Amino acid sequence: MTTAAQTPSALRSTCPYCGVGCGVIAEPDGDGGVSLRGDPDHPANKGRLCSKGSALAETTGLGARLLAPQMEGAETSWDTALDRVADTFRDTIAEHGPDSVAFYVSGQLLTEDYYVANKLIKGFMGTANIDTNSRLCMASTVAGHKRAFGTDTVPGSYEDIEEADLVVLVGSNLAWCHPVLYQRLAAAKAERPNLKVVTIDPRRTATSGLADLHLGLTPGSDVALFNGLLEEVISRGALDAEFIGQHVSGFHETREAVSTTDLSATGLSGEDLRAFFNLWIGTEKVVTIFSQGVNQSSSGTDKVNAILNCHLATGRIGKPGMGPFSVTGQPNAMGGREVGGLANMLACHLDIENAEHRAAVRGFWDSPAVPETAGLKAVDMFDAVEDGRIKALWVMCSNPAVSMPDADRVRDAIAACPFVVVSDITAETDTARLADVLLPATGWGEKDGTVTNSDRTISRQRKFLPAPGWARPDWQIISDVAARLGWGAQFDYRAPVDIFREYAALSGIAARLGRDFDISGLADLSDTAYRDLAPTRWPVSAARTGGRFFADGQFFTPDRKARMLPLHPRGPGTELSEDYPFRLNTGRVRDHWHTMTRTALSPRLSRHMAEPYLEVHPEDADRLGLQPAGLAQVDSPSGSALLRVLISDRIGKGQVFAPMHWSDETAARARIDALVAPVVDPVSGQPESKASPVRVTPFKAAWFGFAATLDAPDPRCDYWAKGRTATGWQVELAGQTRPVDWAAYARALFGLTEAEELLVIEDRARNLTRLGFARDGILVASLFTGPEPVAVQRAHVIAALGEPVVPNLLSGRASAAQPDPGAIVCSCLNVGMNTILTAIETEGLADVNAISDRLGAGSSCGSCRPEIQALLDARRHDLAAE
Ligand SMILES: Nc1nc2c(c(=O)[nH]1)N[C@H]1C(S)=C(S)[C@@H](COP(=O)(O)OP(=O)(O)OC[C@H]3O[C@@H](n4cnc5c(=O)[nH]c(N)nc54)[C@H](O)[C@@H]3O)O[C@H]1N2
Ligand SMILES: Nc1nc2c(c(=O)[nH]1)N[C@H]1C(S)=C(S)[C@@H](COP(=O)(O)OP(=O)(O)OC[C@H]3O[C@@H](n4cnc5c(=O)[nH]c(N)nc54)[C@H](O)[C@@H]3O)O[C@H]1N2
Ligand code: SF4
Ligand SMILES: [Mo]
Repeated sequence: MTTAAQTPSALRSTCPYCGVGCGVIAEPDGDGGVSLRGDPDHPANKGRLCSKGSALAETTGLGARLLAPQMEGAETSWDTALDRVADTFRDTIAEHGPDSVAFYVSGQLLTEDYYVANKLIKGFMGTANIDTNSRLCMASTVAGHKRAFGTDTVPGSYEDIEEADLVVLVGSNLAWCHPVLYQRLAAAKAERPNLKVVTIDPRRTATSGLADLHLGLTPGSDVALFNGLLEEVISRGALDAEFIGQHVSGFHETREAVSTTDLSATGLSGEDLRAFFNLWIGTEKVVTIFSQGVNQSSSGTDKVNAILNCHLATGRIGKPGMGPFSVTGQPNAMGGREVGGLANMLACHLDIENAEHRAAVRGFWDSPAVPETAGLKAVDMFDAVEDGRIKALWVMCSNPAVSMPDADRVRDAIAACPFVVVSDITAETDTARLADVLLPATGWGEKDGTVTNSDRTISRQRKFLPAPGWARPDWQIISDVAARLGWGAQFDYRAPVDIFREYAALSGIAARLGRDFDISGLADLSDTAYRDLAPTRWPVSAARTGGRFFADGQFFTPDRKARMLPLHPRGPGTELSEDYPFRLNTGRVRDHWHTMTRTALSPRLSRHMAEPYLEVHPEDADRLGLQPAGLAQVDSPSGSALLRVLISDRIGKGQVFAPMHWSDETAARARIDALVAPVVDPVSGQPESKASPVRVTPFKAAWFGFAATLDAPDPRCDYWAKGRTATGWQVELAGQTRPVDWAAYARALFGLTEAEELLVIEDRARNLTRLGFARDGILVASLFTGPEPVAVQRAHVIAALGEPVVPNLLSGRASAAQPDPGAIVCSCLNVGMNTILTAIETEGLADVNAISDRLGAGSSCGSCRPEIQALLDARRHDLAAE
């Protein structure tokens, strides 16, 4: 076996999912497949990978790939497609002006792709109408950082989290969304139990299992909480007066504002508040990690600044083991901010509104003009698509018909837009289906470039698989269009390294203009040095490499001082009403990624959460008449969804939670953003994705079903959700009208004819119907239906497919010797909840390691360890109550 140190750099890359930015080592098998492991030499993960990273090999297949350009649904050549794109953008600009066109891009583009997209539209097409899904993700942090620091900088590094004595997680489900960082934190805490953890989230999550203190605050009340903390810092004399005096402005106004803050808005008990304040004030080394519970709010920017205020007032910033820490979502969310992908930025942290910055960029790009004003932010951009101001739209690497708030309106606006281009790796997305021109991009493993993770570390993504079909890298597609528009000279890139060098050189100019983002030390990188580039934290200049920012008290404002801001707490931007009395919170599950275009390809990842669901408090469920595992209809003024009910006291009363992942590709009616109100933060323009008013009612289904099939199913009923399995597909089904002829229904569902042999069991008394279809004695599909949610052992039914038909086939149960493993907890080793609970019960296993040793669960990627811990805690809780 080769050791990591001997692994050629060509086989090292970076995971394409979250902003932790883990290094992977990929070994292609020569047949299009690949085996993967964590890179022990990468500073972000030191060899670890989470469940999503470990399952990457299951997502590189070509089954769902878009392999050739398409126009109006038919395959065409690149020349025809690119001519059409260039001609239409040129004609639209000529006729309606530059602001009639727009790009909507993504924090999952590589830096080189992103830089070129930004350069083309801002430098050459003459409009700043480029915005990105980072508007839905990091915009409030960007705005908050800029208000406080004069620049968008994350001061510290991952090591600070391990060196801290207190880690506060605000609106972050780190265990599921940044699992390897969570594992680093959990390991540090295990080694040093004095390291305390506080979670601040209206829900209890997998992450709060690690916490010494969990604050289940009222949704949206974070500003009140951190104002309260600051007030306490001041009243207890815990300020760093010297730091404030020399390096901070705005203290007095801020002090005034916090003195009037009403802490009751947080809904927290005096005891919890005191415990939190004592910990925070009494611990020097505090890292405050924050994520979407902070950013995705109509007061998101204020939430960010309320946190920064506390760190500035105590001088706890930029030093080992302390500082505010915004964790980024996407693999290149940070890189996108650096290249200026947001509508109000220029490349290299330069500002579009600054004439000197504009002139510098224009000169460097040799471009005709750079717009003087910011372009439209995401929500405004799709409004402009809807009302016809934008007539040509190019969506790259994002699925806004699913992920934008008010998603039905956004979908309809895209559908009605005169010209829509979509660059994606698959045609099977809700947005791609609306495109006039569909361009096949190369995906992870097939393209080369760089990404920047949450702690400013730039890592290479490397190509280790051939480009499939006619797919091309995004930077090349964009440059080809630029050339057709007459700017070939300025977009004459041979390879990503050319773009990277240009970008690094521009950052040197930005640094001379006083900006923090400086990678000029990489501007002369040779082709080979770029090929072999090891993970590198910026800045990289003649003056310095890596390190922390702001310990020296030097900020990037005109007076070099940081700014504290007086902030006035306000609730969510929408009111609850009698019609819409619940707050809908939305977010992520452990094993799925966004709109599931990649993770849904993996049977392993589809096991953990197989359906879209609604988390509801038991008292609310009781009051509403919701049944466990029944269905709920959720309505908001803008849309509706049908979701499986998950009753849980981890969510507060009056609140419900649903995942953001399911789309029209994977479920009947579960695009959760159809319900999300398009209310935005007034400073950042970031939508409030976590607090929309909704109504919840039981959905009275006349029948429920569960089906497993070797071939892709075509479900038609009120409720369905499909997922990949090791043998094919599974589908959960339900409807208000019971089909009259089950055999006919099943044949249509499975795409089968009369040729297949049909096996039926009916229990008329209980209204149960079970059907199996066999071809040459081999089971190819089965359907279990009844008037209640179907209680068959899913794993058993799925495993029977592709096997010879056996006598008790339609019992839906394994024999007594093979007990039902229950809902899958460990997706790597396929260990279910029942198996773990039984082992806890019968073998007296008392900790996660013991369970791991005995059952394997949690011994591979470790992502399920928080859930195993939760099962242990629940058991302990039950014992205490007995
Ligand atoms: N498995 C998985 N991991 C991912 C992703 C994925 O799709 N799947 N996506 C990546 C991306 S792009 C991102 S941006 C990150 C997001 O990572 P996170 O921000 O950790 O994830 P979310 O689930 O969106 O939201 C975090 C928490 O905010 C809480 N919250 C809601 N309202 C409030 C509030 O008012 N105050 C506070 N304090 N908390 C609140 C929610 O209950 C939720 O638990 O994850 C990244 N990692
Ligand atoms: N309700 C609610 N809505 C949310 C959120 C929430 O918490 N709640 N979170 C928001 C956040 S933080 C985010 S980041 C967004 C994410 O939302 P989206 O950006 O819409 O999510 P993805 O599914 O990741 O879309 C990426 C698309 O790019 C394609 N793709 C993958 N690789 C490549 C490539 O190399 N090139 C090209 N051209 N295409 C590629 C994929 O197939 C996929 O279609 O969702 C936001 N929406
Ligand atoms: S934590 Fe998981 S999803 Fe995130 S980069 Fe690492 S392996 Fe990928
Ligand atoms: Mo995100």
